[in-house]
Amino acid sequence: MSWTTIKLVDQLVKIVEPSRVKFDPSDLDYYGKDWSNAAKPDPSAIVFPISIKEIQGIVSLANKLNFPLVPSGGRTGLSGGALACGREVVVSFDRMNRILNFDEADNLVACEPGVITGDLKKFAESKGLFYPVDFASSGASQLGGNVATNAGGINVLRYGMTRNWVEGMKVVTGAGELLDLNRGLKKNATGFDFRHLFIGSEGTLGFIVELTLELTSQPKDPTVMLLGLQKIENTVKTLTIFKEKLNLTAFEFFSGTAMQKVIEAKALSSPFDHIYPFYTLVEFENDCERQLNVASALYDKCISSGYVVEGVVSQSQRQAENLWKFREGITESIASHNPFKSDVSCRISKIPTFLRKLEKILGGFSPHFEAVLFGHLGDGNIHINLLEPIEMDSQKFQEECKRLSKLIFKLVQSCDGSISAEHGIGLTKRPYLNYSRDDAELNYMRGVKCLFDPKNIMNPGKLVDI
Ligand code: 2HG
Ligand code: ZN
Repeated sequence: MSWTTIKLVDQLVKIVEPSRVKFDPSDLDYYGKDWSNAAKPDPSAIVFPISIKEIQGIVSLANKLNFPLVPSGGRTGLSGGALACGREVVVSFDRMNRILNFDEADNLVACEPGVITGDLKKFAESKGLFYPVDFASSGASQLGGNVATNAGGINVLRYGMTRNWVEGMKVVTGAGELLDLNRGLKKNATGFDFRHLFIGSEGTLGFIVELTLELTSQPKDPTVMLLGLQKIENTVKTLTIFKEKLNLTAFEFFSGTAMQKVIEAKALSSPFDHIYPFYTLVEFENDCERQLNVASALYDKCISSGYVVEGVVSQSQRQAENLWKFREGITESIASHNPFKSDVSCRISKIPTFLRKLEKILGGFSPHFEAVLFGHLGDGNIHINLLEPIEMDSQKFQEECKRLSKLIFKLVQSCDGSISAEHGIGLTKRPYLNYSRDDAELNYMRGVKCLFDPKNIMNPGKLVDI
């Protein structure tokens, strides 16, 4: 341990019990990184506060001694937002994971930020209700991190992003003040709603220390159709047909390469006799006989128009879950290929142009890169994963991908889209933020950061600095 770390730890243990300050190399490595693996972790210590008071103490110390802090939840982020690679103190919410209170009249639940998303979903179920934000990492991600990144996922089409479900939050700003924002009110016309500044702020303004989230009623009999398609442009045509007459809960798409990788990695059998170039997965609430008839008429229309070649529909909850496995297993199934990830969005109306031009860029740029395309098409959100060829040197691959991402970001910009649909800016996309935000906006962002975190101690180097 260096001399400065010893001094720092001496001070930290005056705020939290010594057993809740860690600095073993294995802890520093484990808590210093997220799923992006974008840089080598190098934090100076990890602290595990158990109360708002302790968090205020840590922030006040950081301001006094001028050391940086990194808020840490489930660290499932893919943009390096929770990476600590510059001697920061990581503030882990693992020990602040209690559900505090359920208000039945308002369907509101107050939670500490370290509650795992899946645990809140189970809690909602136990009350006969539903917390609709869902994604593959919900078994590990924490609510504080979800709010800090405005997490999206597979149900956004019907329920919106995490933002829609935050009715109140307590935050400790970078300056050390405790703010109690919106207090679970549905209506509150008293001026600036700071809650929304903290949602998606990626830990750069302060710590989210308590949340009040809304629950809703459970969906009835979610039914899934998996469709095989020949051409990428038919994915959007299929979406248009289904969206017009059905209230969809999800509309996902993925490429044949994605399907192939999932089948191999998870030892699943293909739902059809052969692999199609593209698939769409349609989910809707099958709450009455009529819905199924409508869905089947829409399916027939897609077949007769030639947009879809064949499809299957789930007959039970179990079958629906099995069909989702092909989509939800993609990230895990390609992880060993060290993929370079991009997560972009644009309006649905611009998606056909976007996809056509993207195919050209990918094909023309480097035909030896295997590209896995998938995403939440119903939200205009495309995930592009480029797999590292075995024969290529890793560093060269990363450099090539960076060149390629600039072309993709230019395309996104020309389509008025976003360079980060749902994974955030973090560390990895920071150099490219200007493709989606202009100079005037970036200046206002810096101004906001300056107001809440004047000494730039909160997650420096991520999203925006002053
Ligand atoms: C998903 O939609 C996640 O499955 C992960 O957002 C996307 O791995 C990715 O690129
Ligand atoms: Zn996604």
